[in-house]
Amino acid sequence: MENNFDTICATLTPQALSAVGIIRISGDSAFNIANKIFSKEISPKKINYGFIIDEYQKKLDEVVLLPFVSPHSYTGEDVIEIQCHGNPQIINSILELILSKGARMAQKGEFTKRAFLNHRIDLSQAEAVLDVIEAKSTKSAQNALNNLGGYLKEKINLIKEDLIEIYSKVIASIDFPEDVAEVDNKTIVSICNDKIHEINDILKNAKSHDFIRDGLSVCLIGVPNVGKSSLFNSLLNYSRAIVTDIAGTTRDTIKEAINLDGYIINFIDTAGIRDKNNADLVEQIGIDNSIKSIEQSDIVLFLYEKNYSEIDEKLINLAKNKQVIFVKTKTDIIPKNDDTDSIEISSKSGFGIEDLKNKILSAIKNLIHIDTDYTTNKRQQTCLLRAKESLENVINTSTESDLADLYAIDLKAAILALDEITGEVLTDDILDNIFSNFCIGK
Ligand SMILES: Nc1nc2c(ncn2[C@@H]2O[C@H](COP(=O)(O)OP(=O)(O)OP(=O)(O)O)[C@@H](O)[C@H]2O)c(=O)[nH]1
Ligand SMILES: [Mg+2]
Repeated sequence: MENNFDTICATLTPQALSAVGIIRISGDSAFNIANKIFSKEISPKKINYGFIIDEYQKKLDEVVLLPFVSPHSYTGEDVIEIQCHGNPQIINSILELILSKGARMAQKGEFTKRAFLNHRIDLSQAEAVLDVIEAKSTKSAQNALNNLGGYLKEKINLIKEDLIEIYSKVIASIDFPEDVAEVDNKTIVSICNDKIHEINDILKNAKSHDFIRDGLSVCLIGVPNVGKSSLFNSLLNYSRAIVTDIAGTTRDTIKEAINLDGYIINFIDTAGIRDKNNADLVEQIGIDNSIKSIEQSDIVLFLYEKNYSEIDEKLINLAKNKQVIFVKTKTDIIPKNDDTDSIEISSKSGFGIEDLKNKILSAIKNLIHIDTDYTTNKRQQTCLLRAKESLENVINTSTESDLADLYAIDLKAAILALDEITGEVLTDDILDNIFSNFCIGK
């Protein structure tokens, strides 16, 4: 391998009783160390069965040992994976033995970091490993899997290729003005515009990617006692919030997430909003927080008992850029109006709850527009925005040929920003920051 790292080890499975526990050793000494602790000579191309034995020939466990010879392994290095019994005591004693033979404990994300540093995967794929592990919904996992397959990397590389070509020509014309003709300004502008367009296409989906990864917020708003907490509990399917007939029961906002049809929905139960003069200090703060929840949510459920006029116009106005759903509550005791714009429900009987969930799903589908197979995270989105800004600078300055030096710098800045997505140019700080979010063993 091009990089020469020390040999690391860690458990890949959680520290809990389970049928199987897996330990990975990666690095130049992986085979050497494994041979010292295994009951037989390891066959590199076979699944090996045997025992882990310590220096006193004591058997620590009966194991299956999987050898992966560099570069055909997760990290690209020589790797040994030991499948032992999933008992934390056994796993720890095997790990200690491995450490005593010269390996060291892997840090968070270090196996994946090595896969990246050994050019097995690019950075967008490395980040996708974390996204796959942490995906809270099937949709999120699917997109992350596509990134792992290199979809985002390919897209970025395509944008970069054209920019590198034009950049090389600009630099050649600056360095060898006698031999190389100046690049036509129209060509530069047209290529930059095309690339800005392609970046916009990726960014257009960014908000939707965030929704899929982190979920959407749906808050329940209405006057005290309208039935917000009861509905909140019905939607969650368990008694999370306190429900009483005392107006002003809910003080603090309560957040709880559910997975609905593959989407993560963060429901927010709020304090009933009424004239603050009738509320004590704690409730007043609660009311302020309820109003903030409207601003922070993607979908707002406005609850009322008898008719819309119970909902303050100012609140509806606050939600004018959101997806809004009107919900008429307590239909088991209050006659239905058959308001076509509302969903009529009863948290007591369960009437209308499924309809409401479907309405929420349609609202989500109105918010999520994805026409890409890959996903972007915040870091990647920031890089794309920087690349776009640099290309806009190129367009602004490329009209003046004597500013060639200047737009060449901006062209390079755009390329470097794109490089950061795939990981060609990265400082140790950025790398450490990315991989420190991983768990040990990944
Ligand atoms: N019959 C009937 N009663 C309901 C229904 N939903 C809520 N209630 C009752 O209405 C009262 C208030 O319900 P909550 O869910 O606490 O109302 P809230 O909007 O959260 O009230 P605050 O937290 O004070 O703002 C309780 O006595 C509930 O049992 C319903 O669908 N049918
Ligand atoms: Mg409540």
